[in-house]
Amino acid sequence: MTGADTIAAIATPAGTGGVGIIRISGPKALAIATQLTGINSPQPRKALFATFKNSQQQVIDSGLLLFFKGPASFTGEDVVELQGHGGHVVMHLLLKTVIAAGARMARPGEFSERAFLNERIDLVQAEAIADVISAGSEQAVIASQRALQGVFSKHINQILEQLVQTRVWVEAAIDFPEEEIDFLADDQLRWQMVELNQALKQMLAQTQTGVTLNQGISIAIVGEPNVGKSSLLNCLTREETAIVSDVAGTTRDVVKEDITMKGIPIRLLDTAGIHDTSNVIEQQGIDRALLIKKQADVVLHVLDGSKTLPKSLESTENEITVINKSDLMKFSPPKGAVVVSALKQQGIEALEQAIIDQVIKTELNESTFTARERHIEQIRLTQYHVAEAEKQLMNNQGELSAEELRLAQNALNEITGEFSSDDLLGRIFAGFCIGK
Ligand SMILES: Nc1nc2c(ncn2[C@@H]2O[C@H](COP(=O)(O)OP(=O)(O)OP(=O)(O)O)[C@@H](O)[C@H]2O)c(=O)[nH]1
Ligand SMILES: [Mg+2]
Repeated sequence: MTGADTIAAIATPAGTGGVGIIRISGPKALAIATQLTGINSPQPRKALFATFKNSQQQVIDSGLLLFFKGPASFTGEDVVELQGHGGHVVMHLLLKTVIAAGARMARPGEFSERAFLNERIDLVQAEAIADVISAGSEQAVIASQRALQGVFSKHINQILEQLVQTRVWVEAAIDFPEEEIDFLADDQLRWQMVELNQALKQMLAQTQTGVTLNQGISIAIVGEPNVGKSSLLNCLTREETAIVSDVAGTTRDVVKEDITMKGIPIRLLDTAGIHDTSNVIEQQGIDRALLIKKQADVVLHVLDGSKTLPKSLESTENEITVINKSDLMKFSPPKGAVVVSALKQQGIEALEQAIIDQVIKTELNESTFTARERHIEQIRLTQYHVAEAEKQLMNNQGELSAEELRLAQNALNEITGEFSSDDLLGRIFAGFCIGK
């Protein structure tokens, strides 16, 4: 990137810590470092002890100077890291000195944005950096590292390759109009389409898993009073978080607990028992419960096994019927229901598995990567254009089909940023932290 200015930011979190790091990137990075430390031509990638001085030549801190010569740096530009003491005031003083020496404050994510613009990383990898930082479970860290190392991008590029081949095939056919073309009779093309669809379908499932792992899911525990919702929450969190009592209407506020279940970050929400009540406060709790039920990714609908089964058991797609108090079971459970005893801690493993099966459609394995909603949208858009391309082939409309394949290619390219708008980049990098 030519003509770029030099940016700087405190890369370590706000607050106090043993070490604080200022990052500087851009054409003036080295000159600024020299001005502050008096070190003239630091050897790249070598930690040097330095004192940092302000313009009045007062020592404001001392620590390490690290120089990365562009393009072999994170951003692709000259990068300097000043590692000083991690105090709030001293870090800001150091940053102020760096700014006075010719840098400007970096926007959130601007270092990563420059790395992307200088083609050090693609967009998926840039997003993965933010995902590593915000990962909510150990598995999410590992999976986002895979995305950062390019596992997801490689996948996308393989499908792109298939798309391009198909497009070339169709375009070559329409370039010979004198030959009577029958696309339907073209076996090779038909196979290419089948394979393309399969690959996209598989990638969509893997991406959905990646999004779940990245963002985590919310689970609402709902049901009538006294069925054992709070007892179940305590079972799943393995802590005495919520108050349990035999008084119906114990829980009023929504009780939130964050846990990980088989590597998936999960927010559990225990709610007030839903029933008709004239108690104003309880009614407020019930209203909240109904709202939470609507918003949650998964709903555990808890029933009391010691009572009779309700006549109608309507459930939505994201709902799991849980029959509690199996130790006092009065009826044979309906098909698909998970039977547990929160009191005796029985059936909890099976319930966890049922939850995981509900949210994870693909196996968590060595090729699982983290992803975002944005990626899912682009894959769906790609699938749409491929389906349209297929339709046009059926009508023997080669040119229209080729155009749809071109649109499919653009849609897929937007994931890695090969084809992207400033608007999209702005939205992505604004979600980053400062100094990254
Ligand atoms: N026998 C038996 N009792 C249970 C079981 N689970 C919960 N209970 C009892 O059922 C009663 C109600 O439990 P809670 O967990 O408070 O029920 P809740 O659904 O949260 O109730 P509200 O907050 O009032 O809506 C308590 O006395 C629990 O000890 C179970 O598996 N077996
Ligand atoms: Mg309760």
